[in-house]
Amino acid sequence: FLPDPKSVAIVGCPFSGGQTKAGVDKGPIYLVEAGLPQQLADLGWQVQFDGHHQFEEISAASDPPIGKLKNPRFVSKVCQAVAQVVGGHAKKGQLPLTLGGDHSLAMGTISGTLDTYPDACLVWVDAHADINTPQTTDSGNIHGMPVSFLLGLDTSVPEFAWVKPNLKPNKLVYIGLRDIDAGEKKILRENGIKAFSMHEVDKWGIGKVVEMALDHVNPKRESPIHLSFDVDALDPSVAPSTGTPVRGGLTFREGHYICEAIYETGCLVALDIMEVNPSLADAASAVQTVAVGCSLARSALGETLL
Ligand code: Z70
Ligand code: MN
Ligand code: MN
Ligand code: MN
Repeated sequence: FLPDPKSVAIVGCPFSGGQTKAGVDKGPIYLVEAGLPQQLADLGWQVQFDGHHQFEEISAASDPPIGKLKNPRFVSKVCQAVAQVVGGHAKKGQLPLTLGGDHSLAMGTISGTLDTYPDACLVWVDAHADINTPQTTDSGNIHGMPVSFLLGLDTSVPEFAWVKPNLKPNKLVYIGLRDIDAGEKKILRENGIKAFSMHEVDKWGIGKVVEMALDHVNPKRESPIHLSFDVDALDPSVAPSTGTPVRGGLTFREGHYICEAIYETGCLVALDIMEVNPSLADAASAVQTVAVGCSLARSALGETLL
């Protein structure tokens, strides 16, 4: 699926409406200022970056909660716009690299991918499952729900009716989970969704876990892969500047190994780097987290392949 010459479109998404902590909208700005476009060009990619998307224009004038959902109209409209942009780049043969911003954006990125590649599978790397429904959510933060919308688990909120339930439970696999709500565990179980938590990473090692994860969603290694990487999958010592750090996460190498192994399949068609929040923790932590975000993206685009 990799176009020749290899071509990546950076989709900068300064958006924080899927959760309540300020600053995650600055993530994509810092990632680009750290030199990510040039770093990818140095790897031999043709890089298109048209500037960060301006979401203020589509913010709803009045956006009261719908049930528990916070900022529902704003999140929905932003994700719908992101789906168009990501799908447009993918249809031109470019690999969309979306920089978040909070993880609600993945509702848009994955909609764009599945609209272009209906048989694509999804590898979700995260401390969290982000599979709450509008019914099961405690927080009301939509960044904890994008997967449930993509699976079509709850169609009760008309504002999100545009999200097509194009993701099948057997085309989704998780790596890195360690902070899952009770309602989410039930959803994972009832839908037979494959998940490799940190327990499995400890037990089998990251090499075996990635192999088993790909065997599940992509046994012949011939269908397109969307990789959605929440930097909070990494241990807080590795990626401290993120909204919901959870101890006991992936090491620097384990996170990069996932990216490298997926690049190696030749099936990667879209990548998200999400939840970098440079205003959390101290300045040195922000610099470190932004550098790790860039480094994950480079690994997923082939940096370490000899
Ligand atoms: C919780 C919720 C979440 C990220 C927190 C947390 C979800 N399950 N995701 N931080 N990145 O609010 O639904
Ligand atoms: Mn663009
Ligand atoms: Mn997430
Ligand atoms: Mn997370």
